Amino acid sequence: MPTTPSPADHFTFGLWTVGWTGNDPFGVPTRPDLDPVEAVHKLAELGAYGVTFHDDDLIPFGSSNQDRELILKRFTSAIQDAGLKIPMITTNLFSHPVFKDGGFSSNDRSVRRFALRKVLRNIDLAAQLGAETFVMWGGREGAEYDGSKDLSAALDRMREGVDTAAGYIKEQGYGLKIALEPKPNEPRGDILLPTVGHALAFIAELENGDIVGLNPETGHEQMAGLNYTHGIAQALWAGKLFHIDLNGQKSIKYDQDLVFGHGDLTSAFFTVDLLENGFPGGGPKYEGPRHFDYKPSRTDGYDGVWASAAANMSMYLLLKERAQAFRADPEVREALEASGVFELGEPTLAAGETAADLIADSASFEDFDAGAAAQRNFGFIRLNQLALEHLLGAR
Ligand code: GLO
Ligand code: NI
Ligand code: NI
Ligand code: NI
Repeated sequence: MPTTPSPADHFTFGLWTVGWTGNDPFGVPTRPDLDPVEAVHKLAELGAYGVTFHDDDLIPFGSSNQDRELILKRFTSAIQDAGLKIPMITTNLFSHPVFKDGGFSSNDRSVRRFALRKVLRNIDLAAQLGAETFVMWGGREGAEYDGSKDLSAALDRMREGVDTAAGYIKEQGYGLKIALEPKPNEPRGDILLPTVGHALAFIAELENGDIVGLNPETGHEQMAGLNYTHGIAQALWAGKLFHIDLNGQKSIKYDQDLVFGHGDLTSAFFTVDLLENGFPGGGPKYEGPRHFDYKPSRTDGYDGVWASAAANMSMYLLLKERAQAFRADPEVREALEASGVFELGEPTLAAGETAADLIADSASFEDFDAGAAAQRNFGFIRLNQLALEHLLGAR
């Protein structure tokens, strides 16, 4: 089975994933702290391509400049030894109590200024370490009570914050792009930019939106009852899929952050099918890292942590092999044809045809036999059965 990952697979992990010690709202940590340098070496041994981190994952909040330099020096030399990349960096605007009402959209202006300074400083670090993507997850940007937030002003301040950060990236000539990460709730009762769709609409209102895209997370869309594959498909279609957070989630509940594929497996199959094989008729493809944002269950010790990191990559590669077999099967090809999947790629109007031409075309309306067309068997059930048989290794 092709389950041995290599850097060519472009798997990346957040330091905060394998480094999560198991503290949750009901319990204290179940694992000791993990040294980021150890995480780097372990992930490299397991075949990862790179690591990502929040400023505070590596450099504790409030560190002196001198300590910051020493920590960065030790970390970057470990990265070099291990041969890993740092394709993405992000900012923690949610852990410290100062951010309890948000960063960019806190009702307190002094907090907003502090948050934006923290982000600008972290953008400099991202550029220095050669990252390509700067993720912004606004976990505390939101509210529990609708009366506590002027939502129009909050969106103005979010726009101001993102536009200022993006404008700074351009001014400095950094080769960075910003990727917004939607999430419907948790830790706030409701978070601003709750889904891929909300975030796409927000980007359209930005002055510097050309370098702002998305970092959709599997479980975040599924927490809202939405289809992750559809979400990343629309982001791709809009040219805005800059990064991805892969993990597992079982339906609408708290943010489970399971191993990729350990939640909705069928959905994970079609996610990998899209990422690896692209749309059936071509179209834009995702070329960025395969980034895992999950939490190793707090029931497990460090052996379990490393087994879970390997499991994410293994699940992805198994699904990749299954999705390739699905697309290569002549029977699937024939079923896709019969289902009209390729037919959808043909424009509805002929080249140069206008609405007036369509109105004049009696074959498309007056003489169209709607009753006969309604008889078509699209064969979607057969097609899905073929997909599941491939997923199960039965073909
Ligand atoms: C939490 C988010 C979080 C972000 C991270 C990157 O649910 O998924 O882990 O991905 O802060 O910005
Ligand atoms: Ni998440
Ligand atoms: Ni999550
Ligand atoms: Ni995430």
